[in-house]
This record gives sequence, structure tokens and C-alpha cells, in this order.
Amino acid sequence: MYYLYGAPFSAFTAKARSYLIKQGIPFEERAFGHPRFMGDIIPAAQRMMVPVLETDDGLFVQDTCDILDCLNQRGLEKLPSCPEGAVARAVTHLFELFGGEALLRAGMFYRWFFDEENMPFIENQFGLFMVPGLPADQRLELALSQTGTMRQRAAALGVTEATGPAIEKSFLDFLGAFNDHLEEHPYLVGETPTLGDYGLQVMLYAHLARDPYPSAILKNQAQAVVRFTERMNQPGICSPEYIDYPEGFFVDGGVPETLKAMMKWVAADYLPELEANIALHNQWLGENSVEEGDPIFPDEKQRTLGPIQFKLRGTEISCSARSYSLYILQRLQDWVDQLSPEQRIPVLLVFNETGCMPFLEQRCSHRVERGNYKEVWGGPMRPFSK
Ligand SMILES: N[C@@H](CCC(=O)N[C@@H](CS)C(=O)NCC(=O)O)C(=O)O
Repeated sequence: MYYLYGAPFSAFTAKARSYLIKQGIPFEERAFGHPRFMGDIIPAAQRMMVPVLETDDGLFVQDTCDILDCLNQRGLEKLPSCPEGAVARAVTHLFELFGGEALLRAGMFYRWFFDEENMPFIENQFGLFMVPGLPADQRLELALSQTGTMRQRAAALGVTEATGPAIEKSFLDFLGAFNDHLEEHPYLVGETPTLGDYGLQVMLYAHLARDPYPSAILKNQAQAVVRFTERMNQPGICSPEYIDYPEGFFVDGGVPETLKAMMKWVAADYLPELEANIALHNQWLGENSVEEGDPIFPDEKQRTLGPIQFKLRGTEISCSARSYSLYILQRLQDWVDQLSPEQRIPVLLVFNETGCMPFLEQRCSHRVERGNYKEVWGGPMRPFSK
């Protein structure tokens, strides 16, 4: 039996859960307050982080990319999460990055800045999954110890009263574009869910489609997105409303306009942040020498190399650099790098047309890898070559 430690209100747990359900892998979900998590997993990982997958042979895997890779490598995948086509695979990597990293700000804004609507639900949920079985009247006090930390995380992402309007504007545009796509297609790149669909669960499921305030927005303005989050939590393809939908994935050169519109939006609203993030990493690496395998953050309480600034819809945002974003970005860059020149042509065409080329070109000079449950420096990263 596989066990998934996390919580229904946790962003990243949603990605792993959705994959387990979709692939029909038998598993049991356990609260992060479960004695096994507190007593064995935290001491092993030296980090209080969910989700963690416990495999049927007793391995603990933290990190959603690593969990999906582990289950795939064990041959448990029934619906291919990595399409074979060069373009579909590149696009799905792009949205794995975008869904997990870029949408964090919107999820945190809609969760932590609408207390009247959200807090009765959120505080109860935090208390319940920290100490399962705790009587309702004791949950609030317990929850407050955790919600304070999460509000600090929101601030570190640059989510404030002042940046809220830009975050909101940007998110509502994304929602509209994704809804338009889902009106025609059940998933991002075709008939079945792939990495990008799982990545989009990170913020869409627990925060945006489930918390009281944003879920009302989704239900009023983006019904196809609501339906998508439902579908991603049901086994198999599960898209009965798409009659006679063609089998498989979009072929190279056949990217629908609705998906291109989403890519254009991702380029406009996420690239400034990603470029600032990469620049800070390269500057830091220019000033410090690192060995392969060195932990990126010697101090676990300070999981960033420093602050970055960029503009979103004309609003200045200051936030902490995120090394983990580069770990996911590399998955896209590694895929494109190993394509033959002919296979690469349609990828470059679509990325060029949508303003997404910098996602392939901009690189950190060193790889970001994971080892012993943490982000560590890898070897040098290849520069982009056409
Ligand atoms: N890269 C990790 C991120 C996991 C993550 O940020 N989990 C959150 C809950 S959704 C957490 O445990 N945060 C605790 C903390 O930041 O201290 C993954 O993909 O699993």
C-alpha cells in the first residue's frame, strides 16, 4: 500500500493526489499530523514539508516532481503523463512550471487576504489535519500557530495589500484563457492529463477551487475550470462532456489557438519574475563557489538566495528568489536540448510565436538538483543552442 501524507488544504498535496487517483494506484491518504509523519518522516527528511509519499517498500519521497517520477519509473502509470510529441511534451513541462510556481501568488492572495470569508473554514481545516480527532473548539488555537507561518510565506512571495490588485487582474485573465481552452479540450495537450495538468492542481485545487472566497469566483466565472479540478480528482480520462474527442495528444504543429493564448499570457506575466530569479542565481553563483551536491540553503529556515524585484502589470513586486522553480524549468530545457534539430523546429516555432522563447534560452549557470530531501547544486548547465 502507498500512503500520501498531506492535507486537503495543501497546495502541493493536490498534485500528487491527483496523479495517484488518475493512474488508479491504490493509496491511502494520511494527515500530516499522523504519528508516522511526525515520528519517522520529519526526522528522516529533516524538513516539515508535505506531500510525502511512503512507498509499499517503505521509501519516503518528498517533492511532487520526484513523487510522480518515482511512480512512473515503477511502471505504475496507466495514462501517459509525458506525451511523446516534441511540442506537447515541451508545453506540458511549461505548465508544470507555471502551475506549481507562478500561480502560487494568486493562491496565497485569495487564501490570506479575505479573512471574513475564508478563515472559519481554513482555521478549522488546519487544526483538523494537524491533530486529527481534536475537538472542534480546540482547533482554532492550534491552527493560529500554523496560519501565522503561512501568512509569512505569502509575504515572502510578495503578496501584500499593495500587490493584490495586480495579482488579481493577472489571475482573472489566466482563468478566462484557461476556461476558453477547456471549453474545447478536456486537458492541456489533448485527451489525457499530463504533467502540466497535474502541475495546475497545485494552486487550483486546494486554494482557488476549494477556499470559500475564490471558489465562488471560479464557479461564477470559470465553470470549465471548476469541472477540470473535479475531473483531475477522478480516475481515468473522465471527460464524458467531450463527445467524440480525438484520441491522443496534439501533434507537432497542431497547437490550438486557445493553448497559444495561454502561453502568451504565461510569457507576459511570468517571464519577468523568472528572469529576475535566474539573474539573481547567476549573480550569486558569480560571487560564490559551489561544489556539486552542496545544499543550496545551508540554513533550512532561510530557503532563498536573496530578494528579487520585478513588475507584474505595472506593479513592483519584491519577493524571495525560488531555486525550486529552476529545478522544474530544467525539465523543460532538458527535454528540448535532447531533441534532434528537426524535432526542435516545431517547438521553437510555437515558443517563438507565443513569446515563450526565454523559457528555453534563459538558464542558471548551474543545475539545481535534489538530494536527501533538499535542493542541492548540480553540475554546470548547458547554454541554449538552436
Ligand atoms: N517542492 C515541494 C513543495 C512542497 C510545499 O511547499 N509544501 C507546502 C505545503 S503545500 C509545505 O509543506 N510548506 C511548509 C513550509 O514551507 O515550511 C513539492 O513539490 O512537493
